[in-house]
Amino acid sequence: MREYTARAHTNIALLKYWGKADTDFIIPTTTSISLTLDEFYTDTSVKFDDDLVQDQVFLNDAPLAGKSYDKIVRFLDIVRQEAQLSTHALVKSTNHVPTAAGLASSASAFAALAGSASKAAGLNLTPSELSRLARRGSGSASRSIFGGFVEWQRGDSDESSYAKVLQADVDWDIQLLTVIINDQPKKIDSRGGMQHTQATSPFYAQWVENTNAAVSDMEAAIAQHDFEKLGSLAESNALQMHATNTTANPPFNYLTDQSWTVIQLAATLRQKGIEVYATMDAGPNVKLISKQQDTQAITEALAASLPNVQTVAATPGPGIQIVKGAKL
Ligand code: 2P0
Repeated sequence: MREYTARAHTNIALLKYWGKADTDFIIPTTTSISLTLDEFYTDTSVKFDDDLVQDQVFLNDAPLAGKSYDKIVRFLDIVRQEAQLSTHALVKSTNHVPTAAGLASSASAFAALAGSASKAAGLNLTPSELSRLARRGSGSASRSIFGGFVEWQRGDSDESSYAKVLQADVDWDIQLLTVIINDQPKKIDSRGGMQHTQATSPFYAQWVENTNAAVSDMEAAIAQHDFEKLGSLAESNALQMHATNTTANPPFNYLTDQSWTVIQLAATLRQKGIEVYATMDAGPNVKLISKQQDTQAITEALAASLPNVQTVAATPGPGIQIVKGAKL
């Protein structure tokens, strides 16, 4: 059977996915909206091969084992079931994400795997079907099938929960400036973190209600290129997500003192007329939703309060690309 390679880019959510209505099928409690990023992506090639006695998975040229390997095998099993195949696969994946940036997410990984594995298995999926498949690997991967601004409609079933494009060509000035916070707190993975919060935070139901209620406003902000509305909705949504974690039982927190310094700095810069808003995911790094024209002013302000932090800029990026063979 033929080898196929796919390239999928990471995405950052402006309205977050943080909890599941169905853990087996990964149906979320909220509709989420994201921006796909150009600079960070995963390339994955897949070949189903009758000579293999088990799946072989290489990440950045090293063989993968343990839980990460098992997760990929479970995903390949879904592909095999849909394609009515019993053959094992050779999977080779390369992450083009600076490790320190903390942007290495399962989103680009499972989107690229969904694209290459489904093609290699002979499935010709529509973009919506591919998004549904990627979702089964990792929820946020459903959004990395598409470029630009993307909305993952939560739906209420496997058939109805998938992402769609809101705005593929982002021809206005918006970037995500990731501020790399070095004092990493104890790692709690997204899957475990969201599950614990959903089960124990008294604020969880309100978070779901508020996020779903914000969807139409965020759609309008994107359609109107309304930077201020987009940024303030995104920052509020991120802070609400993190508030569910700090009110879980027992509580946990992805954010450090340095994260809060950056969040506060964004507010101070806004008072000075620089449009910048913060969003944070399952880690201490803060992504500043900002304009390229303001990069210098922002990095100078950061350097003044946090002299040793680095920043990585990312601009809007494309949807998944799939090619026959290994070349992209
Ligand atoms: C998001 N995150 O919307 C949210 C915000 C992290 C914080 O999607 O359990 O790795 O594999 O479906 O996709 C990270 O969660 O979780 C995530 P699973 P995933 O981007």
